[in-house]
Amino acid sequence: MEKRKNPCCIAAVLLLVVGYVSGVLDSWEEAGYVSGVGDPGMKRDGLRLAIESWNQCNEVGDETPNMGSPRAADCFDVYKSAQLLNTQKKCSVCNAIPYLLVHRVTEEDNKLGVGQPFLGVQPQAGTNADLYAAKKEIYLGSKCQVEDTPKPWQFWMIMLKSGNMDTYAAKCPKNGHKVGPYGPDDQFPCFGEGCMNHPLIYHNYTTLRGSTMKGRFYGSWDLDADLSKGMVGNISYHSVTWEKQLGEGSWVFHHVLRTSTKYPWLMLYLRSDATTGFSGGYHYPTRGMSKIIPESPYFKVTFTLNVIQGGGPSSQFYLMDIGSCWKNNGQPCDGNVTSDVTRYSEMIINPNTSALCRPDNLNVCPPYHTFPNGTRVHRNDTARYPYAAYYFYCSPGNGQHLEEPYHLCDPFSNPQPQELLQILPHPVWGDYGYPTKQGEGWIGDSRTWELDVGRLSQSLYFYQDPGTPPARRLWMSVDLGTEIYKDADQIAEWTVSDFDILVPANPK
Ligand SMILES: *[C@@H]1O[C@H](CO)[C@@H](O)[C@H](O)[C@H]1NC(C)=O
Ligand SMILES: *[C@@H]1O[C@H](CO)[C@@H](O)[C@H](O)[C@H]1NC(C)=O
Ligand SMILES: *[C@@H]1O[C@H](CO)[C@@H](O)[C@H](O)[C@H]1NC(C)=O
Ligand SMILES: *[C@@H]1O[C@H](CO)[C@@H](O)[C@H](O)[C@H]1NC(C)=O
Ligand SMILES: *[C@@H]1O[C@H](CO)[C@@H](O)[C@H](O)[C@H]1NC(C)=O
Ligand SMILES: CC(=O)N[C@H]1CO[C@H](CO)[C@@H](O)[C@@H]1O
Repeated sequence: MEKRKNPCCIAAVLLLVVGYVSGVLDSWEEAGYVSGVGDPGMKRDGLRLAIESWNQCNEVGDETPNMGSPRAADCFDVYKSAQLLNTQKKCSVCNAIPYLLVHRVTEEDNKLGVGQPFLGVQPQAGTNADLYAAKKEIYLGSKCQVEDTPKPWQFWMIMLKSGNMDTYAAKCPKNGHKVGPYGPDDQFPCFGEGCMNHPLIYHNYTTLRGSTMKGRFYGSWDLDADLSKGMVGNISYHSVTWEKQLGEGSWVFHHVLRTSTKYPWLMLYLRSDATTGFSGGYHYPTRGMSKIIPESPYFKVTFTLNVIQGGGPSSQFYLMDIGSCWKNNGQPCDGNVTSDVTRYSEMIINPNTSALCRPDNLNVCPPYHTFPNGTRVHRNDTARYPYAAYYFYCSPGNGQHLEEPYHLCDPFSNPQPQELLQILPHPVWGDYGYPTKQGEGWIGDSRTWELDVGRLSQSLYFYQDPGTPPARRLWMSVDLGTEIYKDADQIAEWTVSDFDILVPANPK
């Protein structure tokens, strides 16, 4: 090792110290940043991708016949044929097919269902389809894992969810507490017994043709649907196709989601989840892409989004959806579903969405808004509070000191209580690089965004018990996609590429 100190680095350290002391260095980017995801900008030829399906309360419940546990993956490495055949000599096969994709996850792996062993090892899940799916995700992760610093990582995650709930089946706990059958409850769609089923998920493994790599997951929640002709008739439908040129550019993920009369409330997201621990909304250890968990206020998210079809007036298209978990006393979550609270924040960019938060509807407005300069305005200050910036806010069902008036979040749609803050394009978010006007980033306005999600999420209101130390805001899930909220026969279609999360190179 060279002993002489490098003058550039001393200068950098000095700048940092001076910055912190004087407060001059208000941008962590000046100190440098790195990618927090395993596949920065989605540029890696050897793709790592998985898919999962959740029911209303983020569980499996029952597996769909012949589909296995609703977790599957498409992970491969690209090899030069000459390398693979271990030859330097002229090789006609190598000239004809210079590159080969070698898949790591087999069809047998993807079809595994409750009760079946992983590589001969029986998981400790018994006949519980919920626990089995969590174990299967970890098993698929072990096959897809890429060694890296500071941590190995596994895959991007496609997430499917149906909002159907059979209240008579009593499958979902209420704010984390088990409850018995009840109903009817017209908040939740359900066509009858079995309405909480998982979709058919078909898979076209990624193949290489010429220099184009392409693969697909697709299917329908309608188990009798004939998908041989694609999305025909009024069936529910999901499809994600991924495509990339070898050695060039980004993967482009093309998404389609269609609701139906039987399945009017559906969600499709592309997620960067934690590689260990719990991800947002999930109380089992997960596998994912975020090898460094972004923490407010120091991170940014960049991506290209092209919305092709909106999904109708009730499509809550999330330009950015972030998920975390902390207890009301500010402590991190530990898997105790009665005291853990999932926290979500999302910006809805569908221009056909107007704020539910209004001066005459304060219960769905967060108690205060914080401007970028730190000024706080209470929601009863009608002259200064930016009502139109907030679509909807709901309070955690286990909050003991909620400010009146309040609206409790849906107690069923997560295994634990949740808190949800949904924002809309508005000038108050412009400072963070977010849309300031409705219509920005929507159909016909494809953009590459660089969002200061870290600083924005630091400014947002989230509930905590009075006098408790502020929670660290660590975002285990960062996603993009849509939630079509109870509206049948709607189609949303969009592409995502170039996704990255930028975090400080020298975390404090
Ligand atoms: C994709 O997968 C489906 C279901 O396994 C299969 O029927 C279809 O032929 C595949 N398509 C292509 C282009 O390989
Ligand atoms: C879970 O949290 C609740 C509420 O704080 C507490 O009463 C309970 O003892 C906790 N359960 C466990 C297993 O720690
Ligand atoms: C902070 O920003 C708000 C909104 O732009 C403005 O009304 C207020 O005057 C500012 N406060 C200070 C102290 O600069
Ligand atoms: C507005 O709310 C704050 C905080 O709860 C309270 O101190 C203040 O009296 C309220 N003002 C009005 C006009 O209601
Ligand atoms: C089928 O879906 C279309 C929209 O895609 C809608 O106009 C039509 O009413 C639907 N038909 C039925 C029978 O639901
Ligand atoms: C808030 C808003 O723009 N709502 C509109 C959504 O679209 C429907 C159908 O075009 C209109 O009727 C609503 O006014």
